[in-house]
Amino acid sequence: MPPDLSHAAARLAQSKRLVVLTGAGVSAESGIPTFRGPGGLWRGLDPLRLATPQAFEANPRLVWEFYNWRREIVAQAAPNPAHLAIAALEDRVPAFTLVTQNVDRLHQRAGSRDVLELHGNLQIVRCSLCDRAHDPGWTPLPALPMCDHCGGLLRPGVVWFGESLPPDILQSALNATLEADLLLVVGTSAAVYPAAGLIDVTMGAGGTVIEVNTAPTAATQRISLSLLGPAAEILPQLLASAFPSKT
Ligand code: BV8
Ligand code: ZN
Repeated sequence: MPPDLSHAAARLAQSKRLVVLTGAGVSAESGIPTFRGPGGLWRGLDPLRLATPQAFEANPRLVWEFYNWRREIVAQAAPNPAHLAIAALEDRVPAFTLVTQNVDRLHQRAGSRDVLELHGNLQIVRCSLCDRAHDPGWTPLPALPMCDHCGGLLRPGVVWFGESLPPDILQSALNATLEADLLLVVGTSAAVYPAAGLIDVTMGAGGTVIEVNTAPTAATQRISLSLLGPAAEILPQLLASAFPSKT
């Protein structure tokens, strides 16, 4: 096993308070496109420009087409070995917190129980008028879905750029990363805040940060160790090496 991987596994085996922070890269091997990766555009449009209240205001039909397309991909996707390894970690360390930027709920489908969804999720939709939440599961929605309570236009239940994260969820993530002796950062470009700032919270409190990514990220320079490779390969190796008896 490469020295970096065995060093990371040794750190993982000793961890008493582990936080895992994931981004779109952990779902890449489930066939879900990342935001900034190759082919990251959707019909030539930049997803980052579609994931805003302004885009929804200007062209709700286009934004719903984008989100319905993503809901359809997620509905057909399955958790990959990275999601499964992360779910297994939950029962191997005394204190475990999973914080995700992802909106596909694949962590939950992989068996992760306590997931802090910083940016909401694609399953739940909310009324832009009365704010009522609706859970249509993963069924395709009409081009412009309406609230059956007040007739208002529904919006995806995600946090758009320029919108605040759910304060209670962000606070829980901040508390967990402050206490963590190890933060495992998996499949994120570490470009979006305040999520990426969680890395500095653990660093600032003296914790160790290890990232797993197929490429260097905005955080690589400032963290303890970077493991280059696909999450669906590296995470199961880390789990097996750190907890051989229980795997
Ligand atoms: C906010 C939901 C307060 C929608 C998303 C400083 C402080 C506060 C705010 C800001 C700040 N600086 C800038 C801001 C504004 C902004 C921001 O961060 N902009 C960035 C672009 C600079 N932040 C916000 O607006 C946030 N709100 O702060 O509120 C406020 C209020 C009013 C005014 C101002 C501020 C809200 C951010 C949430 C936005 N919503 N998602 C949707 O999904 O449609 S974020 C979106 O990007 C997704 O959630 C995604 O997860 C997230 C981050 O991207 P990544 O997950 O990292 O994915 P990415 O494609 O970038 O990278 C994939 C990585 O995987 C790559 O590194 C790749 O190498 C790797 N990879 C690929 N394959 C694999 C792999 N790794 C391992 N294995 C593989 N197989
Ligand atoms: Zn309503």
